[in-house]
Amino acid sequence: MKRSITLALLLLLIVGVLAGCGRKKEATPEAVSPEAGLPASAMEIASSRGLSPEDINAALKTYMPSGKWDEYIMFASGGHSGQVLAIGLPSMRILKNIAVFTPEAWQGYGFGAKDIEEMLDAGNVDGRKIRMGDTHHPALSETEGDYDGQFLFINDKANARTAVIDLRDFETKQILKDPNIISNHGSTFVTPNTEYVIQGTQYATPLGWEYAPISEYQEKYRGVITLWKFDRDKGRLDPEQSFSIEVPPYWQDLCDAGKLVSNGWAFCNSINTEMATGGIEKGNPPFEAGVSQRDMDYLHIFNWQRAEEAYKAGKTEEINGMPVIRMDTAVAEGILYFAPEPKSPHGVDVTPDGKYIVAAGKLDPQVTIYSMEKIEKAIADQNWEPDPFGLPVLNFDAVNHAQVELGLGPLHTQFDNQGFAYTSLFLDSAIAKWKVGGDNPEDWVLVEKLPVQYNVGHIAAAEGDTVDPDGTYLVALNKWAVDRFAPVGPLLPQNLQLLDLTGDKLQVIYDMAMGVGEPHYAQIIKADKIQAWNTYPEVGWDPIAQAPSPYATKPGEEKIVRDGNNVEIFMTSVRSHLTPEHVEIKEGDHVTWHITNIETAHDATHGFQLGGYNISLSIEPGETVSFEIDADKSGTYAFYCTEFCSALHLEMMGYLLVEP
Ligand code: CUK
Ligand code: CUA
Repeated sequence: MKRSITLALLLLLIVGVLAGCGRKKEATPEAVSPEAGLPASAMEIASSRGLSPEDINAALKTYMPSGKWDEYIMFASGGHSGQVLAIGLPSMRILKNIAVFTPEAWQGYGFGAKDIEEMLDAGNVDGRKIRMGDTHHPALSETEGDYDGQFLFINDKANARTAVIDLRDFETKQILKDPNIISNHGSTFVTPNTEYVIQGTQYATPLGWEYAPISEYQEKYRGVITLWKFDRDKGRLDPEQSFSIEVPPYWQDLCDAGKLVSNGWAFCNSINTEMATGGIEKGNPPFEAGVSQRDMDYLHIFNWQRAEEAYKAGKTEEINGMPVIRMDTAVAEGILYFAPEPKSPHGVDVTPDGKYIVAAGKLDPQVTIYSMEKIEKAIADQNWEPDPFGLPVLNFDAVNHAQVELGLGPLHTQFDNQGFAYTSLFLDSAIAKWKVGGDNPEDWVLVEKLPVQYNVGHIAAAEGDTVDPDGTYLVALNKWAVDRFAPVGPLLPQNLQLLDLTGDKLQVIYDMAMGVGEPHYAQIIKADKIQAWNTYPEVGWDPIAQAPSPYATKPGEEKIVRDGNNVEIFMTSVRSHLTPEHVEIKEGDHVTWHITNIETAHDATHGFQLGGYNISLSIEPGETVSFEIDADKSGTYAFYCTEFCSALHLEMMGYLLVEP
């Protein structure tokens, strides 16, 4: 009795001290005033480090005093790391690496936690366990064309999958595999109220990636554009209300949804209208030459609202369980049109007012601007020629509004709140700033170019692809880093460069090495739009179901239940012990193990690792996690908490005793 009182006191002391120290407020030192000027010591530091006045400006614009929060959060794809990064702007501090398609031990993602394993398994392909991914385009959920801060979607190009992340806890909740395609790229892009998440094929295959010889490319190979229906209340994509549109094997590339005047429409590029099939080893033109022969490829212009009507009217064919609008139906229902676009296009971006669509051709020095009004007129006038599949190709001159010469290798475009657009120039390694004109094509002009290092791919401006861009910051996501950072061996980090958009001239104000994977796209949202939870709403919460877990365990109710060879463990974790501490089982037992973190304090996470069994969990305050193991060999194992949660964290452990 006495001993347990002492223990309880000790515990209180530790918890109390820890809780207290986090909240201590320090007096804020007085801010610098223009009259007082900079302290002499600042000038000394600047001169001893050889900083220019621009450097000092850049430093002052990006430095975040200890404890201050960033104004924006950027969600950047982690490329072939299969993850998404949350990065604070303007400090460029990494806030979180969100595991999506790949296991990640810190978050306990893909190392035993049962519902996470089940979610990852939903993305398996033909029964093969897929634990890699290539994330490209994060898309924040939108309301009326503006980010609402609730959800984030991301694609996996390598396996044609789409994932949903809930921004209440910044965790992945769902992974869906498209049953008809094996790679995607024009994804994810949302319609203005997140009715649908758009996903387009990249490399055509026969639907369902069945075998067909490459000689049958034109007859049998196809792409699809899938419209995954989003159920906002459930926070899930609903495959039961989703459908695809069949498209020719043109290698669809990026997409963007229309907004305001172009609401209801969406736009996707394509890069292989040549239908080149490669085979350099057989004396054929290699892919990169074959795919780049024509001067024009096709901008795909489709009406998702009409497609939805056709789907609801049953004008679909079920292919591998997915309702598909076939191409002839798409023609008959006025769902899909093409417009010629020069030359090996990559990015397509809709202006904030929804009136214009900007396409950038990698091999064309100019961006091509289409007007929604002209597209609708050309459709009404039936001003088109059919392509080899009978799909209408609108007359280029009828739909083209303007072209602006920017430089070499234009890829992606973003917008500000002053009527300017910014386009990345991959070959020039520069950002072009240009004026979004109006009715007069002469008003669309290049304003400024700023070099970046090096070979910039996507760019992301603050809320720069919404109806209401902020015009504050832009991040260049550069592909090559070469000489920008201290050497770390032959594999170099990516270089994300932060630009200030508010001055007379564009200025690079920060270089951020990102040693994770190649980020493609990113989106930047005002941080205060996101209402993230501090702890789970109830103790005993299942984060995948976003509901109380049936396996939640209250303190005092911890137990080990045996039913034949099946053993079920109900454990709790709290500073600084796991209960029970002795888990005594027998060789040959199948163990189902539930752990509830009964903490309610902000940041009181307990990790859990069971060495020798590949188990790694992260149990956030209030969370219940379950995992299963087969005790196939007798032995003595240690499990312990992996977060240094208290002064007696090292003592937060227990033994798994497997008796022969
Ligand atoms: S892509 Cu990578 S630079 Cu996948 Cu959007 Cu353009
Ligand atoms: Cu809990 Cu360390």
